[in-house]
Amino acid sequence: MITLALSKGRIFEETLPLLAAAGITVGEDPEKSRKLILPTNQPDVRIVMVRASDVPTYVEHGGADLGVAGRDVLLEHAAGGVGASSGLYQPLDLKIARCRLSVAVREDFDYASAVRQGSRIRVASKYVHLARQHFADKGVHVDLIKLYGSMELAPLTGLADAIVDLVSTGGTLRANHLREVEKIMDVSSRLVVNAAALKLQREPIRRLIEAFASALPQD
Ligand code: PRT
Ligand code: MG
Repeated sequence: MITLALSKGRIFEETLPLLAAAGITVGEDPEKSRKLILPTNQPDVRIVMVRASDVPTYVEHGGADLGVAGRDVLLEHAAGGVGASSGLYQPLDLKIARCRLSVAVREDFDYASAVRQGSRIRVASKYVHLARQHFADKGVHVDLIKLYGSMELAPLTGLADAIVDLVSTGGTLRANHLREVEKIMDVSSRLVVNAAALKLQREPIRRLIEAFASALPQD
């Protein structure tokens, strides 16, 4: 049995065509079903539905053999460092769920002068480790505030001066009168594989990786 960890929403939806290329179809829609384990048309392949940020943990500890997770989630998980992803093999950039990790502030906040003057900036984020690294590299002093969602609200309520969050179309920032001031990194989702599973089930896992690779757009 091969177990693949996915999260609901864009990662599940954008992984479906790659699974189809490997001859795998999923019988149920996780948005409609309450099931956490979804069977596939292949009796030896199943999908487990987990939180996006839990995918690396499941794969690292063998709760799943493979998974699909954003670069944001993988780097934050590694930087958080319980075991630091030693058992996680990342054979493929799937180039799905693309976005960027950026710094954003209120439209009326003068970020450039705050940085120039060496002021302490209050930064709210779900990605506190990546945010800390980014500002340390720039030599900017920050107070970090950990949030689990709706980062956009933090500058609007005075909780923070800036946020570090994912941006795709920029529509959410615009709708909340926020402005993107720095891109930290480009983000896409990767296939992650449990290193021990790769040794024990080498052939079926290799076939899956190859089918995924051949289904990726060439560029
Ligand atoms: O909800 P939960 O905490 O379980 O997980 P999650 O919200 O992180 O899951 P999900 O499915 O939203 O995101 C999974 C992965 O998709 C992320 O880890 C990213 O790698 C990737 N991804 C790609 C995105 C986006 N694009 C994206 N736009 N994840 C989130 N967003 C959010 C962003 O946080 C912001 O609130 O969408 C909003 C911005 O979008 P635009 O288009 O308005 O700019
Ligand atoms: Mg979400």
